[in-house]
Amino acid sequence: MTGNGGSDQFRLAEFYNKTDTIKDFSKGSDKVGLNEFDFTNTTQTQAGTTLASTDYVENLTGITQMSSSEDKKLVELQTSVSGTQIASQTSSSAAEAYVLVHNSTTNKAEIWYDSDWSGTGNRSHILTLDNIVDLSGLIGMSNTDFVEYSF
Ligand SMILES: [Ca+2]
Ligand SMILES: [Ca+2]
Repeated sequence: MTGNGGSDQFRLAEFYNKTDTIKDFSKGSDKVGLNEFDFTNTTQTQAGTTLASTDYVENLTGITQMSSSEDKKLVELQTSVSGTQIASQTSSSAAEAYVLVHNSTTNKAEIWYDSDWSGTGNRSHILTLDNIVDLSGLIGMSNTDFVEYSF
């Protein structure tokens, strides 16, 4: 997907079976739209509701640090993780969550989803942010870069 100029809302319709790519995400003006995930503290709307800061986790450095506290949230990992680690690491207890990570193998920001991070099954790479190519770029993202929308 390419938004070009202006403020765009890039809406992901499906979170389980394919990988979308945003070519030109602009922090602070564009938004990534996540569909009816039932975030803990965010109520989705058709126009898209900014993700609550309390649904955005920015203090963990690895998937192994995740626990049920991250259930129904979006986790921005504070260290780079390899593609192998993303696929193989598990959380300490069950959590259904999105993970925003700088993948040191692809050198891109990516979003992964798992309905239960305590097991490696059902894990999927749903989004690549093609122009966010280092860890500092990823850490510069925040809850306001995301909305939860309904149809
Ligand atoms: Ca799993
Ligand atoms: Ca951040």
